[in-house]
Amino acid sequence: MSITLSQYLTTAVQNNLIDSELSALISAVAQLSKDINDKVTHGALAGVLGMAGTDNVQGEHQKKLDVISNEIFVSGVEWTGSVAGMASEEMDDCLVTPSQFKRGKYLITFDPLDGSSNIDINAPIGTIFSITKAPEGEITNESFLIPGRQQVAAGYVMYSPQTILTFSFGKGVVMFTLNMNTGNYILTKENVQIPATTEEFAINMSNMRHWAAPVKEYVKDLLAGKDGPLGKNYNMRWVAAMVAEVHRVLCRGGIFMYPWDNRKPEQPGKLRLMYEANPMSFLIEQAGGAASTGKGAILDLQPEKLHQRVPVFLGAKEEVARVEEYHKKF
Ligand code: FBP
Ligand code: AFP
Repeated sequence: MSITLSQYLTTAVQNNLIDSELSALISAVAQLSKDINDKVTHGALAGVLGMAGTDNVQGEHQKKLDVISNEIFVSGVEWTGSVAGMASEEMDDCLVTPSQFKRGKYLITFDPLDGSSNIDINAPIGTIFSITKAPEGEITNESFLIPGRQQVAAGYVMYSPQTILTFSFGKGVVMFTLNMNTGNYILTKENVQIPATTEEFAINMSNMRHWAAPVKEYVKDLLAGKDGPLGKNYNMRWVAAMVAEVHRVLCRGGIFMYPWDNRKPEQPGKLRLMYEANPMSFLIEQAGGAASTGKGAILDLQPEKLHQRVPVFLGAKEEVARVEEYHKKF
């Protein structure tokens, strides 16, 4: 018998695994993802493709779907009574829950539409979210600077041939597939586990000349195949949407990397700690994998600012450990 998301969450509340506020919040994210999914699947028919004509706080040009998805996300969670505030990759500052709604006990951070460059080419994109407990008192940008280890839940929705909601509230990773006919998310995978070893990596190879020595050396050895120092023939994949890369790693293993590079030497990496690296690292660790900056666990970082970026190496435990070894050696 198929298990719907509502049944799954209600059972988790009954078993005291989560409280009803967290259940309501995850449920609201699932609900709003159906609205984003509707825009994504209609594309040009819904007039949502192309540029918005605005920039976000990081100076990146926003696509129409970035802006629309952000609005859908905010209005989809602010009323729930579960959140005290929210922060988004697409908003300069955090948003305190408006006074007409009940203040909840959680904070939510999100990337409403990840993989923006895939939007206009009908390739996989997603929504990523991270939930932490809200501190007492007034909510400001600083309230969100909580290490990833303290997340109470995190997940993503991937819009692709299938629309899949993946999340964890700290008791393993589960995946739900959206039945487009009934509008229900149905449990399709439980206890997701990443094999500790792998023969598949993902990195944007066009940046090789810009990487630091440890990453250059490591990827050189990956490419050397069976006759090289690692003694294995590695396959490569690059979808250009972190949601899709992490989904692949969760489904069939592998390592995904977005390292520092010298195109923007002042930035430690491309991916954002609060909206991308932390929630994905939480899922990866929950599935038995590892997530590192190359020098230590991402989840142990003390965030310094809302839109902070980090280098990311995540996936198969032994392969991530190997990356850390290269960082020590070179
Ligand atoms: P956006 O937030 O602009 O979508 O950037 C994040 C991202 O799309 C990741 O999802 C993905 O892993 C990476 O950038 C792709 O980068 P590149 O353009 O180097 O392929
Ligand atoms: P299939 O017919 O087995 O799907 O292979 C075709 C194809 O998937 C093609 O669509 C891709 O461009 C190419 O293979 C990918 O090849 P690699 O596995 O070498 O990346």
